[in-house]
Amino acid sequence: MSDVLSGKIGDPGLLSEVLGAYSFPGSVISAEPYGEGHINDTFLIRVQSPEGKHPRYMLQRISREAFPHPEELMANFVAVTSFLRRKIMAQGGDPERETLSLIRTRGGADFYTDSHDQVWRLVPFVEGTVCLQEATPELFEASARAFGHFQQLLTDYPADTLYETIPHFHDTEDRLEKFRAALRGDAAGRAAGIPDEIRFVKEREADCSVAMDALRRGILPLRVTHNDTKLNNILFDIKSGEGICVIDLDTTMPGLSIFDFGDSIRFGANHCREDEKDLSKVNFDPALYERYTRGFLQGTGGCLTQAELDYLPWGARIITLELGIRFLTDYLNGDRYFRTAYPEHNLVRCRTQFKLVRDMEDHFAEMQAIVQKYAGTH
Ligand code: ADP
Ligand code: GN1
Ligand code: MG
Repeated sequence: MSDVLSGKIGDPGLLSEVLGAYSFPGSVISAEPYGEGHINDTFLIRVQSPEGKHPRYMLQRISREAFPHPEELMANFVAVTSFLRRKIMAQGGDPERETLSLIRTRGGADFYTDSHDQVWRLVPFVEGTVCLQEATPELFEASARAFGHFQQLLTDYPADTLYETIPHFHDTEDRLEKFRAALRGDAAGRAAGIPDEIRFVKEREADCSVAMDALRRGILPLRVTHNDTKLNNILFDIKSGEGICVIDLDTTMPGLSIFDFGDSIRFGANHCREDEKDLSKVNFDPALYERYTRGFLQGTGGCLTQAELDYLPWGARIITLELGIRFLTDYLNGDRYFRTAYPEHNLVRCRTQFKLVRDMEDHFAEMQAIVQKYAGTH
């Protein structure tokens, strides 16, 4: 079995243990680390069947640091994918390609808990698709239609029946509080080196309350949302170029639609990676924002309220600020949450987010006008 994988999970026998918990239609021929996620560990599993077929699977270990109750997360996964499956079938779609399906263990369980008390799940690899880290404007708009459609499919899902897999996940006021606590604690001795970033947050404390306040006052509704709508959480059909399957459902739970819109803008309406060091390359692109807005509103098919439409630009600004604050908090805490490749990684990521926030502030009137332009036609 792959040394890389053995090294990654730190125990060569563990992989055999986990794979042994599942029944595959042939022999496992390889298992390799896969994807660019910051939290879970994902592995591509290749199988050879006696009939000469080569089915592939994604095996994932769920991070216990990020998700304190993986069994609740998996209950959400089963409930949401079953719901989506029914809707997709009713609309004449193919649920095997348009949502994730779970493969159960030999014992019939939804997930496997290994001898180190770590939780794993297995899903089929959705063949004929590609996952992208950056996209053309056409594909970016296709991702917007897919995320908007996801929102629309879940519009009548009873939000209060789902677990909160990470409590206060997009509670920006709580994120600000956690940042303040990290600053006071200064566990890694890094606070003295980041005066500019600390000031940046201080100047935007009021912004951290804009969405939470609208939620408290009943202006924005709580819905079932994805909460991690990065471009690389969509699978595109290789032939049609359409975003056909929304993946990474670990944070699908009650939330705000404006943050699903906003997180895609944060990640995709620019031309740089999330950890670009050269800030002159980090620029918000209003033209990409317009493409996404058009696609998203087409995908939502009119399910958003007028208040949600009005707050969409705020969703982008706030979620970008929030993630910058989260990266900075983790930097202060000594890099305990996000996977990092070098000591300054979280600070570099924070700076890209803050640069994008500043750009969005400068373009805010334009961002609002663009939403209004398409809001009337959706
Ligand atoms: P993470 O939480 O670590 O981001 P994801 O569920 O997004 O984990 O999976 C990581 C990557 O693995 C995705 O970006 C995608 O490239 C790929 N992937 C995940 N599930 C599938 C699947 N069922 N079919 C094909 N590719 C997948
Ligand atoms: C994490 O797991 P991944 O890479 O899809 C994080 C998101 C952040 C994102 C930033 C559970 O997502 O909230 O926006 O990194 N997920 C969790 O890239 O914290
Ligand atoms: Mg992902």
